[in-house]
Amino acid sequence: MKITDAKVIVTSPGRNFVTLKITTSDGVTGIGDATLNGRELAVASYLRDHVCPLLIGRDPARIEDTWQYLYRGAYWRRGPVTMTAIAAVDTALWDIKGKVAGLPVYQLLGGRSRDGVTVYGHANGETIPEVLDEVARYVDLGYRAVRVQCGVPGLDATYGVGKDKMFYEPAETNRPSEATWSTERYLRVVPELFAAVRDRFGYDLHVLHDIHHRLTPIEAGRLGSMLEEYAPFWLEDPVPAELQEGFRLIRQHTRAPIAVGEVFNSIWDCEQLIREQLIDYIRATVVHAGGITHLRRIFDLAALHHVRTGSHGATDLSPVCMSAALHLDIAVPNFGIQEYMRHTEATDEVFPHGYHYADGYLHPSEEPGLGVDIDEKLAARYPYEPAYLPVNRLMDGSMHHW
Ligand code: EZ4
Ligand code: CO
Repeated sequence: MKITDAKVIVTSPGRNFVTLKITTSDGVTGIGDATLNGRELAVASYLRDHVCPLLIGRDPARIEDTWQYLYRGAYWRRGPVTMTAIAAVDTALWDIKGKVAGLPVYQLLGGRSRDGVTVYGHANGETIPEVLDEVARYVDLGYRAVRVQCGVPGLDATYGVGKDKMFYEPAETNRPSEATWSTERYLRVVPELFAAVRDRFGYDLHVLHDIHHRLTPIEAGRLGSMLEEYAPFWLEDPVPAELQEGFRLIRQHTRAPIAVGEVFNSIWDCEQLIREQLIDYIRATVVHAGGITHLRRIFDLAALHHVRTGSHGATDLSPVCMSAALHLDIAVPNFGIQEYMRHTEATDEVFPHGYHYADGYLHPSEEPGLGVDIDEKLAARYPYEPAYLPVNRLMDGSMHHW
């Protein structure tokens, strides 16, 4: 069997998604997510112009070899564009392997380690009472874990607090919007938010919070120590993570569990964080960290160092990525939690999928392969729309250092 076609499909059913579809000489198809929020067409070009021509004629069964060929063969290693492109190829080849074997991909990864994948959703609100109402909606739906974010008094907009509920979408069309930031005001409101959530919902619910890289290590240590009494499940992205040793300082000052990695694209972004046990959860994803093959490698390294998984799962990761993530989540020994934000109806129609939510858990599809498809005719009805993530500035107008 050989690869006979590889094509890139760009569609925007409410937001942009890039998908790679590979076809074999036996007529088997596989798909992989290649969406890089705000930089979508760079990955589309990387695939179309540089990778698809190399795939034609290759054996689709050689997943590991194809990964190494694209990673080492490019000469220019790593980076979000390259690794998202490689991820798309890798994911599509796992989909094909599953279909050829007649097995869901998780069976090829060693089979189930658990009955379901624990997920968390985002409870957002401008005010604390609004957030509490959103948490109640998730609790009513059976969720065991919720991420809480509220507006910071005195700031016009706070990243992570969307206008929509249940369908959170940070990207905006045209030019990026610009928001302002005050660490002092933020550090005052978050402990109040946690206190209110624990007061109303008790301590059985897992409560998470995303800092979106906006603090310094010592500020993060202070926030963590203030939140310890409310037993946070994790504090996510406390600081920008280019300087991995910076996390030592956070560890010295708080016992709040730390999660990081949604912007990571390779094992080298978290090698020190994991090896020195500076984090508790690794949030790298299939689509941005080199596909199932490379993410499995990261998860295995994490397992050796008491680090559990907590993959990114916002709405800019397509149902193709979510399907792949669930096959890994259900199989790996050190799974922690999976982020899950519901896609819009239009997105679900373009990407019909077999995974489903029930009682706080997601369940991967039992179909052979990943159990997700793309309706190309429908996809063609939603042309690409330029969109950007917002930019953040401090009160004096300088760019925030995140
Ligand atoms: O900022 O998905 O944990 N989730 C997040 C997301 C990310 C976006 C970036 O594309 O932080 O909202
Ligand atoms: Co995040």
